[in-house]
Amino acid sequence: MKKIICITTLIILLIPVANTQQLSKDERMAWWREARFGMFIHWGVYSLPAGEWNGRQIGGIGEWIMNRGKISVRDYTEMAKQFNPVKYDPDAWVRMAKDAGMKYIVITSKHHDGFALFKTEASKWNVVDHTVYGKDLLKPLAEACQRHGIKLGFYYSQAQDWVNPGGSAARKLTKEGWPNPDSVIIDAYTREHNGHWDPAQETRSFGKYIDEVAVPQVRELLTNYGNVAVLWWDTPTGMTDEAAAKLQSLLSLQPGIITNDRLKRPNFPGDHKTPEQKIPNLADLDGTDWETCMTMNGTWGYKSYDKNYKSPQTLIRNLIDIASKGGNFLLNVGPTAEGEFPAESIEILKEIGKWMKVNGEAIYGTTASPWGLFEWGRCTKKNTKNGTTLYFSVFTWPQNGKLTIDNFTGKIISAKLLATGAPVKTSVSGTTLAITLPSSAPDPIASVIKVEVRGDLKR
Ligand code: FHN
Repeated sequence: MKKIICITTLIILLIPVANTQQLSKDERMAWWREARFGMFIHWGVYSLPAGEWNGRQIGGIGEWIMNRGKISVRDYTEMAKQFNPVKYDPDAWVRMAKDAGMKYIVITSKHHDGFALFKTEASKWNVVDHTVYGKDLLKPLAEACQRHGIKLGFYYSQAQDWVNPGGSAARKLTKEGWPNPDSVIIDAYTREHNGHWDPAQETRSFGKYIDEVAVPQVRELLTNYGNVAVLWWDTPTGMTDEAAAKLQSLLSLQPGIITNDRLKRPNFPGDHKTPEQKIPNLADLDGTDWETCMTMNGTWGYKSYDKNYKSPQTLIRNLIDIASKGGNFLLNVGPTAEGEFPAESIEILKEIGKWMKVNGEAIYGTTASPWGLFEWGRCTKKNTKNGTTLYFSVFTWPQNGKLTIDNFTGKIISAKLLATGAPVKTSVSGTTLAITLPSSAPDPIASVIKVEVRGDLKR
């Protein structure tokens, strides 16, 4: 008994020490750099109107419907009462992400409309207190992630909040997706009221909003849901350094957490950059970790009539392109108001999963291509004990059956096609590596040739 008490006391004493221990950035980023591929989920009450208000299609991205349609706080919150995602099956969501080869999920715990998908004491504008559904949506997702070994991150709109008074409101998005205060202004009221369109949005100051909503909610998110792997800030409209510092200090509640660069620019760079809807050119990369986030169609939040989906080929090649430049890919799904992934997204995820099952090792834990881009495809790389493994992903199969790679040094140990396991012939002449391929591509999307090399690549 005495022994048990002693051990328990020791554990209790050690917990705070462990929690305050600083992890290095490399330690925190290790799983993220290994993962390379994650799922973004934009879900909220905007999925109920699904892009339409009073019989009118509202332009732009679905989760912006309240702002784009200048919907009053009263009408929007009234609509939201009906939010009732009875088909929500977080286990199925996590399995779909996992089967697609994704290693982490980042979900909108609160988007710009301020609606919290979780029970919060800071505002009644949350799924438990405001909707007929009445249950926390993040808890069961956190549990499912835990069960399936998927990391969970929370997107949190820290400044923009169009319902909780005091939150800011961007006037319009730029082409790149960032709020641009200089862009076209909707009407005189929004011009004079910092983007707000309803007096109800201005019954508290921004400073108070931060103290009374954002800070307590982020504390709840980092306390009540177990391990939180990522805090994904978004749109620092109207942020101050003081507010950002308050939010940043909460991150110590999750010592291993990773954050992006959108808390407040430029003094809070976070751990990684966030190119949106685009893959950077090699020339734009400066060695900072980065993650491209992208929609499957043209919207983040569900819009019933947006059927403009990218093909699995485009998305798989995007993933390869991103990995070949050393980045991560956060691919979005916008579930319906009932709680289901759109059928098109499910199909795309399945197709990506098929490719990843065979070729995933060309993505996970890889680093950027030593050669940059090839006209015919991409390359990723892994360091091994004795040398290097190279993965050549071929998009355009060579008509003459030969791939050549210049500036190659090192000794080839083996070379094979991942899709079939069949070995391929290689030869090195001077510093040119030639790979002889079968007449047709085993995978029309991207066929991967795995080449193991001993010795220094000198690149
Ligand atoms: O305004 C948001 C938008 O709705 C969406 O959440 C994207 C995702 O990166 N972020 C903002 C625009 O940059």
